[in-house]
Amino acid sequence: MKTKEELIAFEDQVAALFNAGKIRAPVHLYAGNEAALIDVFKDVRPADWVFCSWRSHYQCLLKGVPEQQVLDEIMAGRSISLCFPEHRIYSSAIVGGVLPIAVGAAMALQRSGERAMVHCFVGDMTAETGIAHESIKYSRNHKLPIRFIVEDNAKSVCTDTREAWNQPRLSFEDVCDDYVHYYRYTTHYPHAGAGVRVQF
Ligand SMILES: Cc1ncc(C[n+]2csc(CCOP(=O)(O)OP(=O)(O)O)c2C)c(N)n1
Ligand SMILES: [Mg+2]
Repeated sequence: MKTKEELIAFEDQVAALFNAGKIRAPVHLYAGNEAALIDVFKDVRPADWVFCSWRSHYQCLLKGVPEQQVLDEIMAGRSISLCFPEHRIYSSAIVGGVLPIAVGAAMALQRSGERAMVHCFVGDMTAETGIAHESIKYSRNHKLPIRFIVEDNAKSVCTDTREAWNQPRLSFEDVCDDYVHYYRYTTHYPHAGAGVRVQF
């Protein structure tokens, strides 16, 4: 498995390429959550499915996609929706869009009896949407082989998630059970890009 240092070096490289104008499409970088993600991936096996959002470089690397293959896709402008079906990892840039797909994949696993599970990553704002609540409720009640990893960076683009909902405590804050795994992190990157060129 990739180390914290290797993950940081990869994002630093992508940041430098983006700021130099070599990547002509949005990138969404992680920082500050390396240890938390490595911990999450201790429970992810090769046969498992991983579903992500627009921010998925670390998950691809930790799922075992070769570094050069991830970089090639990013350079080709596909950072925002990285999909490597042969490694069972799928991403979508639509807020909440990936959740019902992840639930469907978990249903398929349950019906087929295959020994694998689904790990679905959701940002703090995504976790507050109706579709997230429905997906998590349905998964719990039907005991689907899925867990939702709620990643709290306190922001939705530039909006403070707690302020937006007038809710000092998020719906899944500190929840850690079979279906929801919450963690918080502080990033030094903006929502998209790496701080020098176009900001969204
Ligand atoms: C349906 C939809 N609405 C709006 C957007 C624009 N958008 C992209 S990321 C994002 C913020 C989501 O915040 P959060 O779930 O906390 O994830 P983070 O980027 O912080 O990891 C928004 C509103 C989108 N991609 N899709
Ligand atoms: Mg967020």
